[in-house]
Amino acid sequence: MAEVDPEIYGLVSSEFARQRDGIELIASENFVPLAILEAQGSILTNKYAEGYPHKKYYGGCEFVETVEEVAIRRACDLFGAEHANVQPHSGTQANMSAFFTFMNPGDTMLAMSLDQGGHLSHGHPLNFTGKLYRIVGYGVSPETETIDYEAVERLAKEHRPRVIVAGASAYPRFIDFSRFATIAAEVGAVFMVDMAHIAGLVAGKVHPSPVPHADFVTTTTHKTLRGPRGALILCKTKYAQELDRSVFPGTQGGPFMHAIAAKALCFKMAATDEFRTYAAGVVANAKKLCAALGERGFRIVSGGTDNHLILVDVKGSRNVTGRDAEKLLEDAGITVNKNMIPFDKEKPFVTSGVRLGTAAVTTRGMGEAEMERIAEIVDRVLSAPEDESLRIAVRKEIKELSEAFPLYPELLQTPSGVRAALSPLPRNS
Ligand code: DSN
Repeated sequence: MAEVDPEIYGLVSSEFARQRDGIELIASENFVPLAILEAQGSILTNKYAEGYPHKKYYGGCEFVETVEEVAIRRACDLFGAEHANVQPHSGTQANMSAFFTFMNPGDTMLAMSLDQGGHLSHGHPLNFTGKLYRIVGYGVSPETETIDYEAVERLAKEHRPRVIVAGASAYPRFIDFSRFATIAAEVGAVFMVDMAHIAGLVAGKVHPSPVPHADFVTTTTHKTLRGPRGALILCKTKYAQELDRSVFPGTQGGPFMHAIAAKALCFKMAATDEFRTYAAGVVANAKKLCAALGERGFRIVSGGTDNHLILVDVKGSRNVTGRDAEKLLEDAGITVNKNMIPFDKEKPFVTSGVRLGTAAVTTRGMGEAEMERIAEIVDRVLSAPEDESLRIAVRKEIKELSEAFPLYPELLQTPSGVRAALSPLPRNS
């Protein structure tokens, strides 16, 4: 790449340095193991394999279809599911395929509103779901900022939705899947869970699993699950054939076999004791970071966290908008994203909150002492938004902290190390 396209190589190298030298607190991001980078960058990208194992529409699929079979088996074993489709390219495409299995245009969907913590593909007006379906949103109670299950039940009885969707992008608490399933059963709705954010915590058995309760479970593979960018759908056997048709040929063509190989590795790794320890560490770190910010006077939405993420009301705590907080922290070497908080008075591009997550820092080996230090640094930066020299000094501090927990320590932390990461196979193998 360096020889063929120095421009893109330079940008990839710069991004590597950014990841290496900063603190990553975006709740949906993580660092994949090198073996997963290797699978994702492998020659499997060359292969077309439309269809499903033993029913492919191309010749030469004998190896890649076995890769897909292994990935399916491992996904089912990992989550205790009856059926898995490992082909979806993204979370939104997984949701689209699942919805198309049982929804018709004009049907009603009951899902968490985006401004209360939900996801775009659960009914935002500009998303395909908002255009095709009649959307009814539920949210959190203003008092507790946790899901208002009584309101969910009331809305379900009033609107008789075809589907009830549980799952969120910015919800720091356990979700009561059993309660959702009961409500769905009461009104004859399909129950679907999008567990993208918490999939790694479910695999690591530190978050209740939606699989026994839901008809369909979708997830991305790259967040807490620490796999390649991509997605997965789980369902009961009775829906398997319809679901598979909905993915291919319904909404996708050729599967990305390199990504499916990387998913297979991810499912194998997520089934280990080591991964369970990791998942427990993610939650312990989130609780510590949350408590340390709370002690410094930051208002935490819902008063705490049960998972990997924390929603901080920076406007209410330091009179800084989410947008400004994101920029101030970025200048200091900490990456977060601005996020609406429930009942936010600011616009979505401004927001009153930031969302923090501990999946990536835990992968780097950081623990509770580092969470305390990060909270102290966040406090210093957001308490002095006018102080640019402070942010320059903090950036050095953050680089030193990062260096103590190297990213891809297997590699030399140099541009040639980057090159090794991009071409992991020895030339003559
Ligand atoms: N955009 C992702 C997130 O950051 O939560 C969800 O797809």
